[in-house]
Amino acid sequence: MRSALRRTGVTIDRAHLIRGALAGTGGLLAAFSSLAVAELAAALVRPESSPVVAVGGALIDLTPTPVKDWAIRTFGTNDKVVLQAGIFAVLGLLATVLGLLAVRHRRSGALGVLAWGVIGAAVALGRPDSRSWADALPSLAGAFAGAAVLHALAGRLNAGTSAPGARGPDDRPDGRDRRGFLLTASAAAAASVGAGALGRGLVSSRRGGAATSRAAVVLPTPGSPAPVIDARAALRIPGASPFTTPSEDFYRVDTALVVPRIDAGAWRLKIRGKGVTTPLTLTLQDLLDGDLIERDITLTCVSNEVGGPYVGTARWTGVRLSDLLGRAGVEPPSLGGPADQLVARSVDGMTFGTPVEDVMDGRDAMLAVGMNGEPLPFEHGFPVRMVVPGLYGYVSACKWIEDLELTTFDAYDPYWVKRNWARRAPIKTQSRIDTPRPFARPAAGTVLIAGVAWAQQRGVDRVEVRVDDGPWRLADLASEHTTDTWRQWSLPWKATSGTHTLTVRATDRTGETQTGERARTVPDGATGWHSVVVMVT
Ligand SMILES: Nc1nc2c(c(=O)[nH]1)N[C@H]1C(S)=C(S)[C@@H](COP(=O)(O)O)O[C@H]1N2
Ligand SMILES: [Mo]
Repeated sequence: MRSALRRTGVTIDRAHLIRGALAGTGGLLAAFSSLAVAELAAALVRPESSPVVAVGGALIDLTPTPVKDWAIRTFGTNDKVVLQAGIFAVLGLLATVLGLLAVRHRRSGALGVLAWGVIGAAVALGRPDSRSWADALPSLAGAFAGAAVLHALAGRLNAGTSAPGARGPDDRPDGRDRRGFLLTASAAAAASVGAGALGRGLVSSRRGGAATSRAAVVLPTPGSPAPVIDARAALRIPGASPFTTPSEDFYRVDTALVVPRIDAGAWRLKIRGKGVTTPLTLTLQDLLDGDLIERDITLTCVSNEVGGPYVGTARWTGVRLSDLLGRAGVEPPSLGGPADQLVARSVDGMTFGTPVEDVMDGRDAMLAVGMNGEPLPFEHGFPVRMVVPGLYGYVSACKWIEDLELTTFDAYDPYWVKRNWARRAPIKTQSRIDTPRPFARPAAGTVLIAGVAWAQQRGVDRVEVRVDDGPWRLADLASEHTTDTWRQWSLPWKATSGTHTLTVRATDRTGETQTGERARTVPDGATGWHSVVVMVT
């Protein structure tokens, strides 16, 4: 008797476990179906309307600045992969819970899925790049599919228990219809994989269209080519940054979960707003047919920590912004123009505010169509982006640009300014030790310390290096290409064994030496001297 009881107990526990496991699996499968159908619908509507992309984008926007700063610092360009993994983990957990709920209250499980779909739809409609009600469809279609799958699967697990009076002698306590569950589950899984694959296929064929349009772009020889880079301005020092950063190695900082792939043929740029007498709508061909300039310019991100990687130099080809604004009838504020802020908008809804005075003061501010001799890579803004020497990227370097509006700083705050960053942000003078690396163990003897320093628009005049608390010593500077590019520097050091701290600082041509006072990146760029600790053996 006792053993029979125990056996019954064990059976029931096992049955509960199995049912629970199946219910959880059902929840996960419902979530998978819902995502797959949503992806297919998003492929038809607009890839960015996918709930994963919309929710991910919303989370990025909602993330407090310090956390965002930390994520960029910690995960770098992988920050988005980490975010997506997080979204899937939360979704998986939620789906499991809904699956378990569904076996008890069949309807609540399905309603739960629908509720999530409604939230997804609301988020998709609220995205800054959303332009149509259709953006709600992928989330809703996915939710219906997920709810249907969950409802059907829960039914298989409940058959009998949910039907009054159906409990008979061969009712199995471990969930009724395991065979039916497996059949339904397999069918749902197969259909979802099919829908997902179809969605992917559609998106990639669209992306293929954008890639074809990029491959067809021919960059004309610029009327105003970049000065030849003197060999003395582009040294090759092992372990130190090359003068020109290859596009593949160029840092990438943006909020785009999916890199926009714009079909160049369909791309248009509007120039409009305060003081514009002739509003313009430009095609890529209009830009390519214009007076092209080519310039080497060092780009810098305001989120770059002292010694950080978010800085690089590329050769940009484009049309002078002052030419285009002039054609539109814009006057800079110094000549009485009514607009002091140029607001750029990208296809992904990002906004930037640049001083009109800066882009019209004679510097090489441009709408770039080329990077290092090729059409812009998709990651770096194809087909057109803004580049303004001397200003941090978040106030100037709009990628995937589609709109330029002349307005005032009083009238409008762009994306990052709404998030505690400064309205105006010229790049601060900085220097970085590239080699030796932190905690390197070079052998005693001559060690070459080398790196880069930048002070766009002003130019780097001097770089000094200090070992421990010793005197500042002048480093050898590569020659200056232009004031808008960084300068490489190096200093041979007679390293003695032991632990040493190497510190660098630069002085720009205005005579100002970068401050050793440490400041965070928020609100307008980090300050402080870069130090590297090495163990000489
Ligand atoms: N559309 C869009 N453009 C953008 C951003 C963005 O988030 N979205 N980030 C800006 C920032 S903060 C910087 S520093 C530069 C970086 O350009 P890169 O990724 O080509 O190096 O792009 C700018 N352009
Ligand atoms: Mo940036």
